[in-house]
Amino acid sequence: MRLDVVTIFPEYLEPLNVSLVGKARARGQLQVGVHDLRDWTYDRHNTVDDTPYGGGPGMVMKTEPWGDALDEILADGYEAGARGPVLVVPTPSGRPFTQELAVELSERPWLVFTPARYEGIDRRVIDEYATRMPVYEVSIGDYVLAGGEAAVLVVTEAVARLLPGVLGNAESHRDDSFAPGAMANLLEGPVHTKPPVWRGRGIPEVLLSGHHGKIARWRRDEALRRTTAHRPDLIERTAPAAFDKKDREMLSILGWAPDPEGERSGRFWRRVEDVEE
Ligand code: 6GU
Repeated sequence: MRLDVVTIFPEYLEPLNVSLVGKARARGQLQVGVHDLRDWTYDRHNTVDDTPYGGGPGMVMKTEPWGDALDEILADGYEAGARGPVLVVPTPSGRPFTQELAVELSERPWLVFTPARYEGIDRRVIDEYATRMPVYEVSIGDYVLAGGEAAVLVVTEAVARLLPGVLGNAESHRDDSFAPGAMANLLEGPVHTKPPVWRGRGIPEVLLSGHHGKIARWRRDEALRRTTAHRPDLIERTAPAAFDKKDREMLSILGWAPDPEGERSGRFWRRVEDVEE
């Protein structure tokens, strides 16, 4: 896979030299180009922004540096279609970045990222490149960052670990929390390693039992416990058929009941005290 990032803060992308992504680069599984947007400015102050049409606060990133930068980067190796580049535009007004989208992007050979500062990039730049290639405007969550660079690091890491051979163990992402096609989307439960006692704290007995069936059941119960506590929205929208009998027993213990209106409303489960209100 090839990644290009165009930014006014190339040093912000230094973490791409480290850890999983850095190793994938060193092994040649990933080619990364980080480009300084100001290399495509031609005035004395290397201006990349200007005041917004229509007024309002902040500044907008200008069309010309982005257009010249992207034309030059895309010209090097451009192909149309499935082998061609996709543009990834980090923005708080984008679609949510999910594991499903990470999988989709990991299947493309070439990603070009355009992290912006200020109030964002002049819309015409995105509209222009959308006529030539798929464009994904993505947000990494419901909060506002000062710029898209941190989002590029997030997306890059989520995508790189899915590339064949990068993570080492092909089994490893099958049961990731949020893996598409999982029986139910649950958060993963707790994990433990040696020593067997630390500051008086032991290991749950079942994990020492060697009983694989009981261990799998315990992990599933812990996943249900964690998901109900931290992401009740994931439980609510899971059809009862995605849970087995033991799951439903555990959900009942945790205070959750099937919602009789579920099929119609898309909210399949409720906290029991919500039912009784
Ligand atoms: Cl991708 N960019 C910025 N600036 N803020 C964000 C974001 C992206 N995702 C969530 N907040």
